[in-house]
Amino acid sequence: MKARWDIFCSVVDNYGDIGVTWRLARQLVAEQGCEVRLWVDDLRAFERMCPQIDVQAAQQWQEGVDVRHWPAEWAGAPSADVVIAAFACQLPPGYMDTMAERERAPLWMNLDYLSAEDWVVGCHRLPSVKYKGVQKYFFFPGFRPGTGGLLREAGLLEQRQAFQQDAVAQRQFLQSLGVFPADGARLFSLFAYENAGLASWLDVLATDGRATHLLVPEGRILGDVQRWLGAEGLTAGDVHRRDALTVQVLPFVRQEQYDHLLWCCDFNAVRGEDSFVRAQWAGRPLLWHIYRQDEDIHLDKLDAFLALYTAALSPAAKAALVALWQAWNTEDDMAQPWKMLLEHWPEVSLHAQTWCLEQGLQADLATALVQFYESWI
Ligand code: TRH
Repeated sequence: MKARWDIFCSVVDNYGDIGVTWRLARQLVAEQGCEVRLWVDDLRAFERMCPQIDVQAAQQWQEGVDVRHWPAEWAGAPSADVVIAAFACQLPPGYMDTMAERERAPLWMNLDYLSAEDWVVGCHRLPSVKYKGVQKYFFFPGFRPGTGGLLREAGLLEQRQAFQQDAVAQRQFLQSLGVFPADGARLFSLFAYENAGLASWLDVLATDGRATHLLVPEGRILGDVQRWLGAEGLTAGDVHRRDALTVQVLPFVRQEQYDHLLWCCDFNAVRGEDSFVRAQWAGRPLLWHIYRQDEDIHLDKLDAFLALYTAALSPAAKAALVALWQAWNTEDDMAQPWKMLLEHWPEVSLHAQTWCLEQGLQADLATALVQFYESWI
């Protein structure tokens, strides 16, 4: 019999919560043969990356996933065999009671935030709290052996490689978004939180000897882009040129299209969690805007990832990449680190591919979750 899974997603802010859980739910259905209910408290956030969502529906099927609106007033539902609380969200007490009432308790896990920090390996799969005898476990995604790995659909890297070798497919995809880069222009994407350092990066791109076409999906960084351009009310479709730099605003696209966008670009600035991972699967150099946390603890997370990611780079390339990422995450001047990085572009590009292939050798997160369940029953 197929195992039944419940995934609970509370949208705190932005799109990472729903982005990760929607991706996981689809993968559990399509690749692991699971029955999955995805409980989401904010269907409007979901609609941004999955426009066919009916935001009024209490229940609907999307790509084989039983999508449920998670109402403020819990209406009751029997517990599944496996229960995932994403990013430490609190399950409805009524639902937890049904977990405790089952003849056989479900496997209950907290799917944690992604981090490259050392302690993650020691905490992955450890027991956490109990509720009326039902044990909860920590489940950590991660980059190292001994963690739960990263979300990666079967065949993703092969699809990505085929697409990157197909100039016609890339051109058609870009044209479908109204993107027509000039011959020889570098194509970059920019998905980030507000960042006062942006202007210094755009300045240096505009004065570069080589043309850059920068694609900016609608979102929080648009205010900084607008200020730099001296334009008002930027919306999707707008194209502005300043010397060597063309800036184009894109609509927020479906998750699958966003992957294609990343695959087309020579360089991707990404943020949060899910887009950060997708940019790594794109096999191209990237820049991460980490989600800011109190007391700057996110900077430890940033350093931990940088240490791992740059371990195989030459000292000079490593210094350039670290300087760029740190400048971006402290909203500092980007000009000098960017110029330094350009000097090491071939090495950094090759490294992005190698890193992707190495990470692709690990079991993906959905498989790791199913393996944990199978070893637990
Ligand atoms: O939106 P985010 O900033 O989400 C954040 C982080 O996950 C953070 O860790 C978390 O604490 C906070 O949410 C609550 O960035 P992230 O994780 O990259 O999620 C964006 C999602 O949006 C991702 O699934 C990709 C998707 N996306 C599209 O589908 N289309 C688009 O056009 C773009 C730009 C993104």
